[in-house]
Amino acid sequence: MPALVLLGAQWGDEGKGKATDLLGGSVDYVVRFQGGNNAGHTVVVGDQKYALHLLPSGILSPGCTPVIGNGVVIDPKVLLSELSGLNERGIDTSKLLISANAHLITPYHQTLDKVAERFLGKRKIGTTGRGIGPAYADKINRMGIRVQDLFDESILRQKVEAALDHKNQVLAKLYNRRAITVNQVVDELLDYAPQLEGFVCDTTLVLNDAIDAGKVVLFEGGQGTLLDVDHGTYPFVTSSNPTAGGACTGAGVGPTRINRVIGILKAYTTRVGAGPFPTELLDEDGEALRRIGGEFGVTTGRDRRCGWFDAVIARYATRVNGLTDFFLTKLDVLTGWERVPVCVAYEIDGKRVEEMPASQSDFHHAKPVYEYLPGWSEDITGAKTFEDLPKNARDYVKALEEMSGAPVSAIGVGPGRDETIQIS
Ligand code: 2SA
Ligand code: GDP
Ligand code: MG
Repeated sequence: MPALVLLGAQWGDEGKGKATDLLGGSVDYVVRFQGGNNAGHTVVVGDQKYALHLLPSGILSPGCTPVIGNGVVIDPKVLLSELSGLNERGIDTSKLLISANAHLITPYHQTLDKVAERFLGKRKIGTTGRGIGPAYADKINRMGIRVQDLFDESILRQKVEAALDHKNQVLAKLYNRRAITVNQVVDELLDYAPQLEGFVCDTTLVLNDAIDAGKVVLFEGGQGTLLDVDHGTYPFVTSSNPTAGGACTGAGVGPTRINRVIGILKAYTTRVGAGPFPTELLDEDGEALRRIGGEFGVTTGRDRRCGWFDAVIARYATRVNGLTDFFLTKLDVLTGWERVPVCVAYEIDGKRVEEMPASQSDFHHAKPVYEYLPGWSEDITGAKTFEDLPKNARDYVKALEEMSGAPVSAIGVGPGRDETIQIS
């Protein structure tokens, strides 16, 4: 299994960090291909808990080379502080590789992200405020600063000047903000350059050579399918492609090289930030899911919105990602409900709709059509095999598998590395 993609099948926070870490032992390279430090991946190893933002979760597996691909946007300050935080805890980060083509998040991107959200008021997206959208906008507008620019002061200065010509006008005219000086930005970026230089290379060459040599390469998605800028609930999305195709563009590997695409699927649904969410629960069941599941943002600490499992979304994720299998996570969180509702279709303007509607307005009006599956009360956190699960939990998994269109190959029954049932 030389190249596999692991991605979020819902709105993010499905447990990708834990799943990547689990596979880490048998993987040679773990590659981030999109997003930036908006991501928050939690990995629990024994009594140690790690919250990773920019670094691939494979960094915690000693045999594994972590790679930050060209599709990622990097805040160098955050990256360096994440590296030193891990070093202080005894984790070796010296094998990290960073694409010379990845774009940088600068302080003006963060400022723009925050003021834009304030400007939008009630229409805000609920971003993480980390400068992600403005950094990607600059990339597409051809005014971004790339990692390789850090090592050529004259080019760096020219690019920062060009970017600030534009940004300072926007900041002054639209948001009544003071101008940011070129020197301020260039000096800060040049400070980071020597600390990063040793990690920087052409990661596409390294990864393609690795696949040729039969090494196992895992592409780790951030966020999730429904937050994809093309396939998600636009405009309430992030500014990158967390879907499977994003691994090709964001890491420089061709689609013919990828053999497996694993969708990480939570046994219920959560979402952070604004936007439509048909199965959202605004009652005590939603509160209970948040409390039992510990559903709070890893990056911003925000409460996650919680709701029942949505099979329409899961089917959609199978389709747009070409999923080969699912890791179903957090099944343990559903223990104790007498019956567990599962959304099997939507009702839109009085009609039953089985697939994700093409129109955004329809999705905003979608009402969940529920089937009620019998719950279980037994503690399942110690389960090691599928047969260890109570019958109703097994039936719940089988029902989700049937509705979602791809087999479940692993089940999470707790946050720890060993709290996982491997099916295949
Ligand atoms: P942005 O900052 O431009 O990417 O925000 C755009 C939307 O994408 C959502 N988003 C996320 N949703 C879930 N989890 C994310 N990571 C953190 C976590 C979130 C946190 O692991 O918990 O701590 O708040 C993540 N990153 C971006 C975001 O909520 C907007 O809806
Ligand atoms: P990611 O962004 O997809 O990596 O997910 P997050 O780390 O943001 O959120 C997932 C949370 O669920 C983390 O706190 C994990 O430790 C936790 N988690 C992952 N799998 C399981 C599971 O099977 N059961 C329980 N109870 N928690 C889990
Ligand atoms: Mg997360």
